[in-house]
Amino acid sequence: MSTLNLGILAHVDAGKTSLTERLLFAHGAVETLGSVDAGSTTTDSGELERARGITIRSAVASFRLGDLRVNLIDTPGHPDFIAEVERALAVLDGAVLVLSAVEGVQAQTRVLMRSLRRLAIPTLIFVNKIDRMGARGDAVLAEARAKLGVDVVALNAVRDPGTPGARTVPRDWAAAAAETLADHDDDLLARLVDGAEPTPAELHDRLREQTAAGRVHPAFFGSATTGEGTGRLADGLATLLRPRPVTTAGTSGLVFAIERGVALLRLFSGVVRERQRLVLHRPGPDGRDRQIRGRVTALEVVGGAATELTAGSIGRVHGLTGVRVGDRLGPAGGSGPAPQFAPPSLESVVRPRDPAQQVRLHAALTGLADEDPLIRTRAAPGGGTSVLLYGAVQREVLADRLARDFGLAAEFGEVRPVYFERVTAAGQCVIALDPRRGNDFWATVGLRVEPGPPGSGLRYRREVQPGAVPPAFHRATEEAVRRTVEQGLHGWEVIDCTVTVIRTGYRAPISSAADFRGLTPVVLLRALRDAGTRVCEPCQAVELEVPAETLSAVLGRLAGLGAEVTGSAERAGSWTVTGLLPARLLHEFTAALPGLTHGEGALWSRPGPDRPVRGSVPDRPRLDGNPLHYEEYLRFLSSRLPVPAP
Ligand SMILES: Nc1nc2c(ncn2[C@@H]2O[C@H](COP(=O)(O)OP(=O)(O)OP(=O)(O)O)[C@@H](O)[C@H]2O)c(=O)[nH]1
Ligand SMILES: [Mg+2]
Repeated sequence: MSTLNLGILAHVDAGKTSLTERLLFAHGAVETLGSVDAGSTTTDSGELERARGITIRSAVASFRLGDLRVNLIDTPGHPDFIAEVERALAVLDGAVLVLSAVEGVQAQTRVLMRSLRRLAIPTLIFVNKIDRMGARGDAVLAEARAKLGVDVVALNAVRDPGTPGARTVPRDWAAAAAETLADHDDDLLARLVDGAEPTPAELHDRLREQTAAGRVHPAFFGSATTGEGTGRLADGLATLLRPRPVTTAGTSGLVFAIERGVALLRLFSGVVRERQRLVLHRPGPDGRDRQIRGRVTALEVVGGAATELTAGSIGRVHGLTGVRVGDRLGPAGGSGPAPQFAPPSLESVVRPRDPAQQVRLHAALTGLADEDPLIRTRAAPGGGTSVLLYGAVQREVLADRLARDFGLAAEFGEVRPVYFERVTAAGQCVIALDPRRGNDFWATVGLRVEPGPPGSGLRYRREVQPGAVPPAFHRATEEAVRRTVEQGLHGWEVIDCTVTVIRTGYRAPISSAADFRGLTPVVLLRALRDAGTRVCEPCQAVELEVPAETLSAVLGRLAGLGAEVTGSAERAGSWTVTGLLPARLLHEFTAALPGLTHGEGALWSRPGPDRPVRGSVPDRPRLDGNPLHYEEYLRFLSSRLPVPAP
């Protein structure tokens, strides 16, 4: 049996979860039809999702369509959770983009269609909610053609839209489809010109080919609530979409979600079995490949009873300790489009309401961060835990998760932007062991720091003889370097630099690894002071499409937020604007855009180049006892001696 992994995507509230539930019910995968409003759907299984009636995490459910297994991936529509959609995109064979017959094409619809086309994912369109007051018929498809800039072939039609009795009826689609398809097919065009009409079966084949190539989008009207049109959609899934061909030899796959510690793995090629040992790959912070090894203790194939996961399927893989979303199976840099996670640009300090829960709260947050590369934590001054975030809704969701899953009442502090530091020039420092009385540390450490190109991470080198000091002292030095760069001269992480050990020494038998761990931060921060660092902030490269009459209001707001506009061009009554916006302001701007553009503006963003902070430079409180103030640092160390290994 072959498997089709199908994403259901749309703007918030379009009816993705309702449609998913309807398909599951119609094809016997669930016995009773769940409803979003009653909090009883299969895919909105989280308590918070059920309580709020919104989807927060992507979820997979499966049904049989003849000899095809369809894995539906229901995704969230709220822009705060776009990262969940992005993860799902990487594993799809095809997609259904849901429009609401009432609201039509929304800004988020455009963002999604654009991603689907960029990734060449064959996509059907489902125009939902035909039974709702205000629903339109073919006008919605005309809007889709105009606003999404795509070719659409309608395969059914709607009677009495906007009434509870709205029905879908067959449509003589062949004539209209022939014309649309001929736009992309010279052979077909020639036949039409010659009057040699192709048969409906032939046209259907062409439609399938062009759908697979992403050139046209078959569209269906319907209602997830009444079930109208969903049968025709299911036929479309079976006849117009195909599983992705297996292209690579060997075993390759991608972990695209973690559910309570269990990895959801989409296998692109090969086979995975129970008890098998797996090696997963993940790029480390230094860009080097990191391997995560584990043994499959249990395996559930989504939608199947087999205990063997074959190419094309999705499985719940148990036993992979430390696995994270985005981890790849198979050769490093293996198949499948690499997810483009924008780093979170906001930070909030979390504290337990009951101070006695501090350790538990930190452990809970660290556990969540271990599963999810989008959650990052560190200890904060005064016993809190600082969490990196995307936006305010994500913060609420996290607070709720802590309460529900861990029984922890947590308070989130103000949401603040995250900055980092870049080294501006080369600098160095050597602190040598005084052979007669020692310094405060029985160690000699000399370090040079140099700026590296953007994206190069931390590079650590040694320009000393390998045997100059025992390996344990080398390791202690390297570990201390990696820890020290987390707090630069202004307390922010220092990124993209090379640290070279230029001197090292010890005195036997007095010196210990703790001496190297203690001294290295002092030397490195002094070298950084010698070099100089600049506090920078992450930016998003944004692209906007706005109606011409709203352009000046949009540009005015961008200027007010300190964005740099890098280009603008007019096309068919709307303007495309590109620019660079500090990431901390993206949320504010995204929220303002509908008001500025009467709901017509669309925005795409991706991580862009960072830029130095303008105006006063923010400092972040230090947690390392401040090695830049030697006496203070010594007091800090003696208060917590011996210096613990990280
Ligand atoms: N009348 C009508 N209401 C619908 C239809 N489909 C969904 N709804 C309602 O629309 C609301 C949103 O439905 P959901 O299925 O949660 O939408 P969603 O796209 O999954 O929402 P998010 O996951 O939060 O983005 C619910 O109140 C549904 O009952 C439909 O075909 N007709
Ligand atoms: Mg939903």
